[in-house]
Amino acid sequence: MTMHWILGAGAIGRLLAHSLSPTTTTLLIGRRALPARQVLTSPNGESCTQSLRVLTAAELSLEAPAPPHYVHIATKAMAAEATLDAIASLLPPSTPLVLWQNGFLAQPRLTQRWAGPVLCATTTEGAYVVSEAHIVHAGRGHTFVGDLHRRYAALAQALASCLSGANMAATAVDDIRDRLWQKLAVNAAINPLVALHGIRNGELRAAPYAARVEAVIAEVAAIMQAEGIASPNSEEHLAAWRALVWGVIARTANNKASMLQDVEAGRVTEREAILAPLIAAGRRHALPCRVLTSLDDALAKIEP
Ligand code: KPL
Repeated sequence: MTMHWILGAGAIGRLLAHSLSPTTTTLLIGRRALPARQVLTSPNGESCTQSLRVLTAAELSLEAPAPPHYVHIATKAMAAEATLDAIASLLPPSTPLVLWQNGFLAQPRLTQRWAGPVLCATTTEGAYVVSEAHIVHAGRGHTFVGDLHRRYAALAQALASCLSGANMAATAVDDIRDRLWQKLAVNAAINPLVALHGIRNGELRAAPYAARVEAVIAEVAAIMQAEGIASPNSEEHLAAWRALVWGVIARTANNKASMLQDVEAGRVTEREAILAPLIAAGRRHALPCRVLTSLDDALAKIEP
């Protein structure tokens, strides 16, 4: 049976554990102890309880389990490397990693550092944490997996089949870098503004927020073009990015974005993973990033 270790017991980590447990051997590794009996409420509103194998990194070291086939890192972007470092001595260097982070921070760093294959996943599965023992799978989505250098197509295919077999529809792709940057563009246009203003995504459609969204899209679209990131659809470049962002805002109008949840909970946000790669790329190409920089500065001021 395939063995999966999942680092990070947030919504996506637990969704993976719930989905993969019936067909694979799965260990969920969190920062602190969680109840083994875990409830998942599925998109149709039904709740089911499963006994998951939940361990802390310290407990994992004592158990010395068989090496995994995949290590999924499902933490926030800023925590990915430290979380891996805490258990890296237990892993053969050739172990495949699967990175589930937003933005473009952990992906290039770990791809460069890790000796084994590094797959990146980007997903539209919607899930949120209710309590230490309960998550809600709010909406089914789709997951794309691939690696940044197009070297591990067969591994990505095997993982996509495994996820799809576990009821998380997935496709292996050779353009994961473009897809990660497309999601980053959406997150850059929505998350900082809703986090700073304390509003739901749909409220961005009202003036004066809409003009600020447009200003972010204009900077982001120019940066994407200079970086050679494919437009998200066949429309003209700027129109394509506008359609992508406004489409997500419409579909997630009632959402409290992850960055707003972080700000409300007094946590560090993912600004470094989302805004910093854009600002760095903008500077590399001598493009204006005044709006992105001012959002980054404003977020830095309210972070703990
Ligand atoms: O991915 C999201 C997030 O909250 O981080 C969006 C697309 C903004 C939906 O809320």
